[in-house]
This record gives sequence, C-alpha cells and structure tokens, in this order.
Amino acid sequence: MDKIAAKCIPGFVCVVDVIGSSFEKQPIKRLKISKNVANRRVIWLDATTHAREWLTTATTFKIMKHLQDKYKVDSSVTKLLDKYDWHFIPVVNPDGYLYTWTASRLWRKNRRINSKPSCPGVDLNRNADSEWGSNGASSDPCSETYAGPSVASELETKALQTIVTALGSKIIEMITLHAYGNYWLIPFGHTDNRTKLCYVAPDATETMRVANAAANAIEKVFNTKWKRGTICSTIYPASGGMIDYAKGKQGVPYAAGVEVRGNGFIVPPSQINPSFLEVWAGIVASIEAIENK
Ligand code: ING
Ligand code: ZN
Repeated sequence: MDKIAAKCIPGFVCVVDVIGSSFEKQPIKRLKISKNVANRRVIWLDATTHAREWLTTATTFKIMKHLQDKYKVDSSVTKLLDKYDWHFIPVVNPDGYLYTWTASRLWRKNRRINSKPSCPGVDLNRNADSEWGSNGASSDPCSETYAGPSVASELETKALQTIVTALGSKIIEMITLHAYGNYWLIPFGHTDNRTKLCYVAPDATETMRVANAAANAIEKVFNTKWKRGTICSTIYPASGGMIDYAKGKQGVPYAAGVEVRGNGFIVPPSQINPSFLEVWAGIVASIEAIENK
C-alpha cells in the first residue's frame, strides 16, 4: 500500500492512513486514491475480515494495482478514477491474518483473549452494531461465529464503524470480500426480529437489480455460475455484519458481500488473477448499473 501511494497516479492524491489498531496493536491500514475534488462519492473495498480468506487479500491488492497501472490505459479504470474516491482496507483483521501465517492456516476470527482463555477470538463479521447477538451469531467464545462480549466490542470493529459512520451515504457502494463459493450477496444478513424471517429491505428490488448486473458480468468472464441474493436468504442468517451496519444504520445505498471463487480457503497462486478479473468485472458492472438507474 505504501509503495502504491509513493507512486501515485499523476494528478491524484494517494494517502495511506491508519484507521485504528488491532487487539495486538497492529495497524489497520487504509489506502485512499482520489482526485482530491470535494464531495466525491466513495467506493469502498475491504478484505481479510476473516483471517484464512487469503484470496480476498490478494484480489484486493490486484485491484489496487490495476487502478494504479491502468489509468488512461483502460477506459473503465479511467472513468471510475475520474469520478469516485476509492478506499481500500485489504486487511481488516491483521492479528488473525498474521496468525494464519505463523500458527494456524485456517483461523477465522481475530485474536482477542476471551472470558474463556482457551477459546480466543471474536468473529468480526458478527460484532458490528446491526441486530448484534441475534440470529446467525453465537454467544459461545469457542464458536467460529462468536459475536463478542458486547456490541462493537472489538477495536477492529470500532475502527471500521467509525469511518463508515463518518462517511455515511458518501459511500455509494461498500464491497467486502469473503471466501469462498462464487456469490454476490447483498444486505441483509439479519432476520426481522419480530417474524424471525429474513429481513426484506424496502429497496430490495433495486439492490437485487444491481446484484444481478454484477453477478451476470462475472459469469461472462470465465463462463462460471455465480449465485446472488441477500445474505440471509442465499447462504445463512448472520447478524452483526459490517455491510448490514453500513446499509441499515448509515444509509450506504449499495453494499455487497462477495464470496470469491473456489471451493476452499487454501488455493494456489494461479487463482489470484482469475479472482481479480471476476471481482473487478463485478465492481465495474455494479457501478454501471447504479449509474443507469
Ligand atoms: N462469509 C460471510 C460470513 O461472515 C457474510 C458472509 C458477508 C455475512 C457479509 C454477513 C455479511 O459468514 C464468509 N465466508 O465468511
Ligand atoms: Zn469471511
């Protein structure tokens, strides 16, 4: 990220800032690329909320590099850089990520020491202030989907929520990468707390239209199948998710949880470029659909 910022596209401003610290005091870094024009909408891309989802980290780096290298070369890149501010957070969960390199490749959560010290870690995608602690999250520290001791208890959650709150509806689309399985998912993950059924947003038709445009574009890249729909109705109910917080509490109009290609967490490096090509096609198509409402 520092290297990309040091060689910023001429006429653009690149900033790497530290948006917060992790439990183990590692920096959570963000790269912003913008023309430095006031009141631009933001396209947000984050990854590695879950430590073992390495293909999301690599895919994000490829996308950042693509923007840096293809301005005035590729027409989609040029258009999207001329029009929007870009915010990238490639590693939301640095402690968990480090742990997958040093100790346990399939670790998912962060590395907080819990009330039960033999079971560390909170699921950062169950900890946000959105129907926290309800359907699709666990109160057991030993669970892979442990919601944490209280709402937004984690430093990593607080760091992201703070900037989502500050930016609010300036964010036109918030995309969070997960692994795996070929899905373009949209809010909400949570259920309706009265009916216990998957919550249906008032603008579900419009956000589904955009999700379909993204998934259809991705399918064309390698002639694969991509499922699309709300998180709750397509994979499983999940409360405390960050894109639910953005969409439901901060007025971010479009959001996506993208499950990148593949059928496992451990994938060969040869999967990085295809994953980049797919996710990038989805991003381009989703923005195009949003603009052509
Ligand atoms: N999938 C996500 C999970 O946290 C998700 C799905 C995305 C839920 C966005 C809520 C919001 O379970 C993986 N693979 O982690
Ligand atoms: Zn994940």
